[in-house]
Amino acid sequence: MISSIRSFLFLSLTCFFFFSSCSSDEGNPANPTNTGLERSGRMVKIPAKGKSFSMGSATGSADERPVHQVSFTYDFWMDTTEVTQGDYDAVMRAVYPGYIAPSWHAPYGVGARYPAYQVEWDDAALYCNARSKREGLDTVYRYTGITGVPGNGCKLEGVSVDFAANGYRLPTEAEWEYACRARSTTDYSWGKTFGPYPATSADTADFSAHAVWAGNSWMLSSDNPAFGTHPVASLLPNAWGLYDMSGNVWEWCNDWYDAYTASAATDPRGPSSGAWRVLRGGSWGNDAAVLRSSQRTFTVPDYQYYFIGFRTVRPAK
Ligand SMILES: [Ca+2]
Repeated sequence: MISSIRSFLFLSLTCFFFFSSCSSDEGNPANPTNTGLERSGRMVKIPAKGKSFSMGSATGSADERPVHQVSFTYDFWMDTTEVTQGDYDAVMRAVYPGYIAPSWHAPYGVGARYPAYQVEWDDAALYCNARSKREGLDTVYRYTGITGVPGNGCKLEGVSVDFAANGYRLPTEAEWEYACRARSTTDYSWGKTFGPYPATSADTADFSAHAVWAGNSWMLSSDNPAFGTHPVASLLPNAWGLYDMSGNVWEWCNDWYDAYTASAATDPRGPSSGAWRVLRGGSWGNDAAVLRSSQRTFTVPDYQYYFIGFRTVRPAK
C-alpha cells in the first residue's frame, strides 16, 4: 500500500494536465508590504470572512473536479513562508526533550532559512502544538499517545483536532487553496495558466521568478547550489504576501484526502477520518503542471520525504 502511495506521489511529480484562464485584483506581488493586509510577525491575516471562491479546476486532474463554491465565516492568520529548519529546530527543541532534527543535508538544502522537510504530518502537528505552547496559546491537536522520536518520525495515536482552540494548526485544504489563489482564478497565482505556458525561455524565466520547481532546481546537477530546496522567500510572493505556496516543498494540509463533491461548502474541514492526508503546492522536484493552485496530492501521514514540509495557520479573533 505504502509503495503504491509513494508511486502516486512520484507520478504527481511528473505528470501533465491541461488548463484555462483569469485575473488578480488585489495587492502587488512584487511588493509584499503593499498587500493592504494586516501582518503580525511572520504571519499575514487572510481576508476570508464573508468571502467565497471556486475551489478546484474544471480542466485539471480528476480529483480537482467538480469545481465547487467554498465560503468562509472567519479570517485567519497564515505563515508567509514555509516553516524553516531554523524555526522548526528551535521550537521543537524547546518543548520536546527527546527531539532529534530530521535528516536535512546537502544537496537538498540545509540551513536556518531553508524550509523544514522530511517532516511527517504527525511531526508537523506536534510542531503546531509546540509553537502554541511557547506562545501561551491553546493547543489544537489532541492525542492519546505518542511513540517514536518527536519531530523526526513520531507517531501520534488517537489524534483529534480542536478547531475552537486559538493555537496553531495546519491549514485546511480549502484555506490553503484560497490563500494560494489570493483572488486569482488562473492556474497560477501570478496570473498565468498552464499550457502553453511555460513555453518559451521567457516563460520559464517568469516561472522561475515565482516558484522553486524542477526548472530551477531538480533539473540541475545535484552539485549545483540551486539543486534542492531554496531558502524561503527567495522569490516573488503572491498578491497576499505569501511566498513559495507553489513549489519549494509540498505543504501538509490538515484534511484527510477525499473526492470533491459539487455541493457548496462553508468552512469545509474535510472528512472526519481517512487513510491519507492532503499535500498541496508541488515542490522543487515538480514540473509546472503540479504547481497549479488547484493541484492535489496525498500520502500516508507517517511519510517523511525531502519534498515535503508545511506552514501553519491560526484563527484571527
Ligand atoms: Ca511550498
